[in-house]
Amino acid sequence: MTKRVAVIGAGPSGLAQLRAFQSAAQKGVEIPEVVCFEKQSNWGGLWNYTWRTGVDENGEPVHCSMYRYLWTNGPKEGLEFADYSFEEHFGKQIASYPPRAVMVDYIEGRVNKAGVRDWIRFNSVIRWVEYDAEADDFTVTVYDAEKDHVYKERFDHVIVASGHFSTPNVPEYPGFDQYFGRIVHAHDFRDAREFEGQDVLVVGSSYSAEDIGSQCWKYGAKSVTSCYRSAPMGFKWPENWEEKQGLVRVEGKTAFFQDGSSKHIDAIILCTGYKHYFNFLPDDLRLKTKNRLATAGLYKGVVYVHNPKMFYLGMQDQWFTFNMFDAQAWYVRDIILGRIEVPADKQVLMADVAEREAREEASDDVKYAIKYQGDYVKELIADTDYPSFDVDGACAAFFEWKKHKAVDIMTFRNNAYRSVITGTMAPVHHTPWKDALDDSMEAYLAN
Ligand code: FAD
Ligand code: NA7
Repeated sequence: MTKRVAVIGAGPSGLAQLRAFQSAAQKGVEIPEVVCFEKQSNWGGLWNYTWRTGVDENGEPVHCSMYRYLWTNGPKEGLEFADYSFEEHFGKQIASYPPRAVMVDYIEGRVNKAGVRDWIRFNSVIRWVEYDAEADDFTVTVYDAEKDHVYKERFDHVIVASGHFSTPNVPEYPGFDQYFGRIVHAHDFRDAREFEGQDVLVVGSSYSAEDIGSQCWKYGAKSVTSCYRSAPMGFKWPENWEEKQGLVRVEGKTAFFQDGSSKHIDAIILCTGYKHYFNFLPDDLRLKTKNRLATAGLYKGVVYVHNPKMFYLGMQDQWFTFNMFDAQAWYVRDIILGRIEVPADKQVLMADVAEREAREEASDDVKYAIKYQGDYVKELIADTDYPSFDVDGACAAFFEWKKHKAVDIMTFRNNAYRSVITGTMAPVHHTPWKDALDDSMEAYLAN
């Protein structure tokens, strides 16, 4: 009987898994039956924008954490699919920091070409997954929102690709319950124009803080104040942006900081990160990890050590994204196809995780971290037929990107890099990022 594989989520990771199986089938390999369950009505994961916040049309938590006017926060040359270049998709090389709509088009292009849409059941929420040790298989409980119907199906493998930047980590600070303005987490931030003319406080010092603060600045906030818990972002900020030590409390519309200062604040945006959250998994199958490069509990970063018939994709903190998800998906495919063997001894799997953790912890240098993840991508693709590409070249693009950010955080997106897939240099975008208010695909491709 043919094996059955369930993939949970049709974001970039889940779609990578479908493409991995389809590429094997294309080469004449017999593949299992693959069923992908996606709770949204379309594919693309976080890149599938919605204006909604809170719950969606089916009463499920809204997955999208993206917002209007979002441009990629790293160069596209670091994430390009090795089997489907930007040039192949757009018919020309495009500038290096595409807005979300352009990225969605690119993500869709590859899977449309592969013809895997039929493998996906949309509006299908995974409610629960159980492992039956006797039968050595999984029972998946699905809610079909179109038919308003709950059903169960059995699978030999489960691949969790449900993302980990969707369930917000929401701290509370003294005075929040009495605050006079709006408090919103980055997950629910949608349109920077809402904060035009306002004094905005951004809590956090990572990507969301940097980018959402920058969006507010670009679209007319009166001032931006960002505050950090551990370390400042430390960029050269525009004159109406101030970075402060941690928030202590708020009172009325005033925020008080650790350095003893205070400031008038109209709105607070909590850019305080996300939780790995799997409400459809019991304890024995549920990954518990921090947002880090060496994900806890995953052999080779993908095989769940406590049940190696189950896999997770894209659970790492991410420098590399799409090409890393591909490397993982091809690797998982080959385990399922019996081409790659997973050691039977659990101690060996745990030792692999421990080694990865120790190596990650050996340095907190950013270049080290980028190279660490680049090496991981290389390690996985060496064992499969995923097209090999210049991973070091992609790391070099990330190093350049870091330098450009240090020069000026509001101009780094005006730079261009060379594709490691086609070797073509990207054009410089026709309009500096800060002046480009239209984020449509049409406007971006007008180079
Ligand atoms: P997701 O994109 O989160 O997709 C997971 C899918 O699983 C979703 O479609 C969801 O609906 C589905 N799902 C979840 N639970 C269930 C369930 N119970 N049943 C059925 N389906 C379910 N990366 C970059 O490379 N460049 C960027 O510029 C960039 N910007 C980002 C900006 C923001 C604000 C955020 C939050 C992330 C950004 N990322 C960026 C990183 C992003 O994580 C990846 O690009 C990518 O979207 C991860 O893909 P994924 O498939 O692993 O997860
Ligand atoms: P990250 O990168 O996980 O960063 C979370 C930030 O939130 C980080 O600066 C944390 O500070 C801070 N944080 C967490 N809890 C608190 C509390 N309680 N108080 C103050 N600050 C806190 O999440 P992002 O949303 O920035 O990025 C996630 C993805 O979205 C990323 O891939 C981007 O591409 C877009 P810490 O340093 O831990 O003290």
